[in-house]
Amino acid sequence: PARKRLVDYRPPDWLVPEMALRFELDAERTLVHARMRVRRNGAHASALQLDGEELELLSLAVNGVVRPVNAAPEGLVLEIDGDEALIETVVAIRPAANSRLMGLYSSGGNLCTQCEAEGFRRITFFPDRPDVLSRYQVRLEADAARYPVLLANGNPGAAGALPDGRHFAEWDDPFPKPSYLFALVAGDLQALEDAFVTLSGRTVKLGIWVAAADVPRCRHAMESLKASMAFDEQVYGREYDLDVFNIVAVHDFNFGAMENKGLNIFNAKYVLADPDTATDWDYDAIAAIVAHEYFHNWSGNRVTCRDWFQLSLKEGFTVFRDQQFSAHIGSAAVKRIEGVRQLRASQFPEDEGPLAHAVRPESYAEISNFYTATVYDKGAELIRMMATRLGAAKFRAATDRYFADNDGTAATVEDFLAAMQSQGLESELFRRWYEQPGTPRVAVQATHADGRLELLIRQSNPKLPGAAPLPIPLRFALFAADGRKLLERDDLLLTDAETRLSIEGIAEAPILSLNRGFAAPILIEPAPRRDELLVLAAHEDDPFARYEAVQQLMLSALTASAAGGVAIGHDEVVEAARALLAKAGDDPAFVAETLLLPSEALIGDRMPIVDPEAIHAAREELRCSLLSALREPLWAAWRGCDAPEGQAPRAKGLRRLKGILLSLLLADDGAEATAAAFGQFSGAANMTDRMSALTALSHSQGAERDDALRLFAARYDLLPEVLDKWFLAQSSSTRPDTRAVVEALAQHPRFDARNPNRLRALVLGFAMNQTRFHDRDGAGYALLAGHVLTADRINPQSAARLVQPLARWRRLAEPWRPLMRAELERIAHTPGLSRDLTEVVTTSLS
Ligand code: B3K
Ligand code: ZN
Repeated sequence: PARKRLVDYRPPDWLVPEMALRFELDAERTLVHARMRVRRNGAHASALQLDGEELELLSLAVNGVVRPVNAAPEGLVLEIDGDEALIETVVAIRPAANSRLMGLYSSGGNLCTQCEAEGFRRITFFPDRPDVLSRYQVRLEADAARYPVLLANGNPGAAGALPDGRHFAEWDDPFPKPSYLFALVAGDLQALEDAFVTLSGRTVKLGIWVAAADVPRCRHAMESLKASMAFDEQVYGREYDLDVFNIVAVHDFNFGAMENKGLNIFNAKYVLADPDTATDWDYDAIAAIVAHEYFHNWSGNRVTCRDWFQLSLKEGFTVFRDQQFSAHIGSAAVKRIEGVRQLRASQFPEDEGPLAHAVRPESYAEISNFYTATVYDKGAELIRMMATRLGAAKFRAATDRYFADNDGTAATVEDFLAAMQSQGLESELFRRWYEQPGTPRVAVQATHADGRLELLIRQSNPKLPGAAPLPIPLRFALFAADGRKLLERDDLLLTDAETRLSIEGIAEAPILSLNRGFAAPILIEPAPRRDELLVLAAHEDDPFARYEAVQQLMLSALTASAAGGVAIGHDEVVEAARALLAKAGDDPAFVAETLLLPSEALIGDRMPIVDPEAIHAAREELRCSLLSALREPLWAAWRGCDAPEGQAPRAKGLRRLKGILLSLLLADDGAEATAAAFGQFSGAANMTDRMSALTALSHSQGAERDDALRLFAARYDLLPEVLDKWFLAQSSSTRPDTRAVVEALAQHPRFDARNPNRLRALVLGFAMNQTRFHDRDGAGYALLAGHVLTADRINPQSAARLVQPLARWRRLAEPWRPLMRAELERIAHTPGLSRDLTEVVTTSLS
C-alpha cells in the first residue's frame, strides 16, 4: 500500500469553517445529512476532495444545485467555481454491521462513534484530516424508547418530541475542532451526575453515562475526573471551557478511551469500579485514563495536531501529564518504577525490533498502527527530559506559552519546541529525539588514580550508527564501598558522542550509580558488578536507583543461568530480598515492586538470542531458590500484609505485596501454599486479593485452581469486564495444558471475537505467555495466526495488534525462529488482508 510521508505535507486546499449535521439514527440504517460551508485556502484551482469510506451517497448539492451522485470508493472530488460554497450531502450508513468499531457503530444496543484517526469519513464525506477545523452544530433524531439519551460534543441546545415515537436533541460546540474529535452517543443510559466549579467560578455539569445498573460503579471515575480538573488548573493553569463534560462507557471499544470534545467515550473497563469487581490496578488505571482524556481538552483539543506524524505532540505530552497526576495522587517513586517497567516491557522491545519508528515517524501506510508505545511512552519520556532540564517554573512558563501561542490551531512538534526554547531549552538538540528510532546506549568507563576519577562516557545507537548525538541528561551519584554517598550530579547534559569528565577529591575507586530516577530513556552498559549492586541496593537514596540495583542483581543471575544453565548470583539476590523483607512494613509498595522478578520477556530482551525454555527454567529456579532460602520470612511477611479496605496508598501497597509474596510462596506448588492461596481467594473482601490469589493459583496443578476458577466464573458471569480477568488468568497460565485450554475457551459461549477486550484477554493473553506460547512444534504460533486471520475480517485494528508478538521472530533461537516466521508468511500470503495487517506483517518480515 502507498505510504504517506511527513515531507509531503501540504496545507489543505479547502477549509470547512462550518459544519451542520442531522442524524436520523437507526442501528440498521442511519441517514446523515451534512451541510458544510467550504472556503478555498490560498490561491489555487484545485478541486474539493472529500474523504469517504463505506458510505452510500443518496444526494449531493453544491450551492443548492443538485449534482449527479457518483462517488468513488475513496471519496468525492468536486469542482467548485468561486472561493466559497455550500455543500449538502445525504448518506446512509450501517452501524449494526460496523464490526471495525470505527465511525458510527452499535455496542450493547447503544450507538456510539469513534473517529480518531480516520473514522469520520465512515460517517459522512469530509476532508478528514486534523488540520481542517470546523464549528459543529449537530441534531440527533432517534426512537425515544430505544435511545432515550442523545449526546454529542459541545453544549446542549433544544430537545423535544417528534412524530412516530421519535425525539431529537441539538448540540452546539463553539470550539472549532478537527473531525477526529467528533462524537455522538444514542442509548438507554443513565448518568452519575456531579458538578465542578472552575477557577473562574463557572459551574460545569458532569455526567458519566452507563447502563442503569452500573451507575453506582462510576463513583471512582467521577472523583478522578474532578481531581483531574483541579490538577490541570493548579499545575498547568488550564480551565475547562464548556458548560458540560460527559463520559460514556461502552463495552465494545478498540482501545482505552477517546477524548472527543466534551464527550469522552470510554472502554467500560476504564470506568466501572467497586471493591468487589475492580483491583487496585484497575482503580489506578481508571484514574490515569480519566485524567489523560480530560487533559487532552487542552493538549490535543484546544491545541491539536497539524498532521498524524505529530501524534506524539498530543499523546506524549498528555501521557506525561497523566503520569504527573498519578504521581501526585499516589506515590511518586512507585509510579516512576511502574512507568519505567511499562516502558521497558513495551517500548524498548518495539525500538529494538522491526516495527521500530521515531517518536515522530517519517511515513506510514495505516496511521492506526502508530498509536504505539514509542509515540505515547517514549514521547512522554522526551517531555519529562525537557521538564526536568527546565525545572518546574520554567517548564510551566513554557507550556503557558505553548498553549497561548497555539490555542485554536493545529500545531507541530516544532511549535512545542519553540515554546520550550523560549525558556532556555536546547530545543534544536532535543528535536533529534523525535527523529531517531532506537534506544540509545550509554557506556561509561571509569578510571581512578591519585584521588581523581576520570569518566569516559560514550553514547551510541545500534539502530542508527553514526547518527547525530542526542542530548542526554545523565543524573548520577558516586558511592563508597561502605555505602557513603560521595557525590551527586543532576545537571549533566551529554551532547556529544563522547564526553570526558574528571572529578577531583575522590579518595577511593567509587561505585557508579547511573541514570538515577531514570532521567533518560536509555540503556546503561555495562551493568555494575554484583558486589556493587548489593551496595547500591542497600544504600542508594534515590528510590528508583535502589529498585534498579535489585532488579539488576536479579537480571544478571537470570541471564547468566539462562545462557549457561548454571545458577549463579542467587545468593546475592537472596541477600537483597532478605533485606527488603525485613523492611516490608515500612514501604510495602516499594518492596513489592522491587521484589517482583523481571518478566520472562524482559530477561529475553537482555539476551542476544532468546531461548524461551531456558529463560523459563532460569526464572523458576530463582523463584525456588528464594522460596527455599526465605520460606519463613516470606510466610511471615505474607501474614503481615493484612490491609484496611479502601484506596489509601499504604493499603494498596500491602495488597500488592501480599499478591507478590503469594506467588513466590507458590513457586514449588506446595500444598500449604496452595491451600493458603485458596483461603485468600475465598476469604477476599476485595478484587485485588481475590485476583492475586486466582492468578497465583492459575499456574498450579492443585484441585484448588479448578474450584477457584469455577467460583469466579459463576460469580461474575454477567459482568464482561470482570469475566475478562477469568479468561486472562487461564490464557496466562504456565500449566502445560494451557494451549488446549485456550482452544477450548475460544469455543466458550462467552467468547466473542468481535469484542476487543475479550479477544485480547484470551488470545493476546496467550501470545504474551512466554512459557506456553513458544511450544516446540509451533502450535502456539499457529493458534495465534488463526485468530489474527479471523480478526482481520472483523476488525483490522484488532488483527494488527494481535499479530505483533510474531514480529519478534528474529530474536528467537532455533527451533522457534523459523516456526514463527512461517506463521507470519502464512498470514502475509493470505489474500484480502487489511491495510493495517499488511503493514505490520510486511514490516515484520522485511
Ligand atoms: N486519542 C485516543 C487514541 C485513538 C486511537 C486511534 N487508533 C485515546 C488517547 O490516547 O487518549
Ligand atoms: Zn491520548
